[in-house]
Amino acid sequence: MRMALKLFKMDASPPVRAVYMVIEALKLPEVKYVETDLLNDDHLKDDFLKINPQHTIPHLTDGDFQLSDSHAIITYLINKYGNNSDLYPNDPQKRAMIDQKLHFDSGILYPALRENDEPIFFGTATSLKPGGVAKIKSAYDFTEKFLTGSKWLAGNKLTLADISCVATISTLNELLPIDEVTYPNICAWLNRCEEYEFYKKGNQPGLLEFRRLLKMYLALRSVFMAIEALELENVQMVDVNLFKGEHLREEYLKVNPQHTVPMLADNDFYIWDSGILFPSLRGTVEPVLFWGETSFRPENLAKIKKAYEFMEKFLTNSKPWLTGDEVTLADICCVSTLSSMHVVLPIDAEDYPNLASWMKLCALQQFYVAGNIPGLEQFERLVKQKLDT
Ligand SMILES: N[C@@H](CCC(=O)N[C@@H](CS)C(=O)NCC(=O)O)C(=O)O
Repeated sequence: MRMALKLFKMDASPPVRAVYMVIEALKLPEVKYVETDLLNDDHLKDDFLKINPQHTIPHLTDGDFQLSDSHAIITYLINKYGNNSDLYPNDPQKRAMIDQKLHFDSGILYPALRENDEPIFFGTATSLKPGGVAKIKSAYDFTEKFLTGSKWLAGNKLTLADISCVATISTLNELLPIDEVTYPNICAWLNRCEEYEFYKKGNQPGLLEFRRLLKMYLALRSVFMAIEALELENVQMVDVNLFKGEHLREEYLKVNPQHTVPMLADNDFYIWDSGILFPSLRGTVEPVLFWGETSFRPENLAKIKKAYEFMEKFLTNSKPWLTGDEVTLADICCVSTLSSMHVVLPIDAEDYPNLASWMKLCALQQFYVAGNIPGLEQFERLVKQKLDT
């Protein structure tokens, strides 16, 4: 069989990843990939519009045959190259159940994703709107029900239904994390899907790319808007390729040990901002305080350790306080979070000497004694009580 398959793609796109997974599952050789960067408007260029007036990716070319829409593409690939694959069996009822879930992806899951991520990538949104969140939750509710008493979305075998929906649901999970307690079936199903080689090769890399873009757009957009609002001219934009580890190079770490983007350099003055402390505390205690878990998850404790490491570096400046010789709002703000973190994961003075002595210094201040201790003690009691139950 001579193939001349060409796929117009961008790795972060969920429907593109559904096609990748099928290509992997069928082990189709020699597919040619054409990068189509939506963020660069590649899909609106004349050549692409000629073959796909709807300007969506994925788009497949098989010789002279042109086909868009991931659901149409994956069923076509199985029909033509699948050798009666179990992913899309010929039995009319089995096939109908799979088709139903493909339409569920097209009609419910994917629109919920698009409504939420488009305003971030192509508009100015920096958070999800309540209406958008409600659509995602409703999509999760349906999926949870479909998976009650069934390992897979269309019967007792993995099929195209799972491949198509997992590309979208794993991406929705980046926008609105799927809570294990409310959605145990979805979480177990996601874990099952993640075990497959086609998922690891076809979905995981693009999902990470989606996560990177999402974070970058959320963080960068506010800075871009401020630059516009202040009508600042001559701002030089420097691309920092996180995948190539450019943020981990020595010269970058020297000025920004937290190695984040965006970072502004104003001559010798470097400034960046990335919420680390409170999100890692909240992420760790929330499952225990509100979701009935009885121990802290190791992956969350690892985030707290990372936060301690950053603090240790910030305090390696032979100055007693976070921003110099004087106590400032920076110390007050950070110590309220760090003292709570210390309840969850005690700060070891051997590992973090600077951090431990800064904590001691803070604890001696009147503002700490009067303003922090009563609430901190209450927090400690609450955490202990939940861990004991
Ligand atoms: N139902 C389509 C959705 C395709 C789609 O909307 N893809 C997005 C990227 S994830 C796109 O191409 N957006 C650009 C546009 O619509 O102009 C499918 O499954 O392929």
